[in-house]
Amino acid sequence: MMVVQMGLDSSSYLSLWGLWVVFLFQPASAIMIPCPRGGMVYKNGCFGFFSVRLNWERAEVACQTFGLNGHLASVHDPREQKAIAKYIKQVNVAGLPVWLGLHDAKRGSSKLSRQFKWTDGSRVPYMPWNIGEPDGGTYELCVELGSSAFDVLNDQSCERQQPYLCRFEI
Ligand SMILES: [Ca+2]
Repeated sequence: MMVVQMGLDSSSYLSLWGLWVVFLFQPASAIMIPCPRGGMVYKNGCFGFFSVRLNWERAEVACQTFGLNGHLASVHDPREQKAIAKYIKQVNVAGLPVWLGLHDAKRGSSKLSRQFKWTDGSRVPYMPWNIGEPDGGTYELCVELGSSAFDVLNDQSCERQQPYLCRFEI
């Protein structure tokens, strides 16, 4: 009776209940969250640009709430970089530099020993630095897409307040 009042017949009630059970018992990694409107899907990633200006660490924390394995975005190859640059040019109206998930994990003890890592654990050698970058030594430990074309990397002070790009798994 209650099922009828809810506007559902018994079979849809059962299928809804079934979905709920499936949802409850799936491991977290199997729950699919669709890419929100305004985001960009590339391969198995959903990229989201945020115009809110945050320092690098706050941006990374914000991205961790974005979705499954959410982090500031990583870039894996030239094709992905091209797609990201195209997306950012469409949505980054202010044209400001954009934080990515790359940072100097050795805290920049010296220029020669710098060790840049992606916050999402990506282990890729692809890092398209702008000419002369990274040049920040111990003062620029975080990495942005900093040119007007958003296709090359620049190390930057982590305290800069600027837009950021998140990525989560889909
Ligand atoms: Ca720099």
